Amino acid sequence: METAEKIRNLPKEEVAKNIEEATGLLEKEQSLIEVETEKAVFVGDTHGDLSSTLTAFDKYENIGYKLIFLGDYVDRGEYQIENINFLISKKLEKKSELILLRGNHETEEMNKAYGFFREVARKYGPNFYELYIKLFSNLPYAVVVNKKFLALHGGLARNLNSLEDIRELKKGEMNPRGVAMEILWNDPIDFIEGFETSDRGPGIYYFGKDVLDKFLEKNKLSILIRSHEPRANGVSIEMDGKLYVVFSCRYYGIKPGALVLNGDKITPSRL
Ligand SMILES: [Mn+2]
Repeated sequence: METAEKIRNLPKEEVAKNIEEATGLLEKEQSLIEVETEKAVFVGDTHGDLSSTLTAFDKYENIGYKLIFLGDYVDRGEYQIENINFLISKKLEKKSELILLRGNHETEEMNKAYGFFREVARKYGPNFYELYIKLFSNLPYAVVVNKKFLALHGGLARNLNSLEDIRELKKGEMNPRGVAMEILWNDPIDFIEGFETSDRGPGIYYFGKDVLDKFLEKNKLSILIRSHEPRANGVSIEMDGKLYVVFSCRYYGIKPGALVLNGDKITPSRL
């Protein structure tokens, strides 16, 4: 891949400068971003699948779409450094036209367990990771589009009642806990009521449809858009059409998906 080659060969000093500049931009973004737009594309986990990321930009960036990525850019996949470095350079170029949310893999714990920390140490030296984790710690947690659609990486959280609660989340933690951690990690599940402890580990929960219904209604929202779990067709519409799941990394043997907003309507698509 020509682009991958180009990104791979960026000098270390230039990569460092880009990360620091992008961190400066992200520090100014709220934990909850609020946007109004006729056209937007939601991209789910990419996990080093640079090809999905490039396809999203190729297809949508020059025809007026806001690009909204739901986190999990690194760990697992073949081009994790290229993927995050590409997104960072695009953030510098597109500013608020590109929204990068935080995923559970934009944390120190996950990067140390699933490969990104080592990849970075091998390529740029042992201290370079500090730049990435500072950037990750400043990614926003969620975005509300047109006051109707809430997008985040994982799911709703036990002590999350209003959008105000997301707005008040502090950024800057390498490994968030509490509501922030649950937003990055929780999964929806049919056939339960309220919250149940998750198989994923301590501090993580499943939430039922009643939780979703209540949250959407209370906050006058219509749909929750989230990523975090692969779906065979990249996209699936669940819980009576109130939950849209999008996953965009092909390393799970799935077809990478995207969700395309035009006006009032969100349509499943492929990358
Ligand atoms: Mn995830």
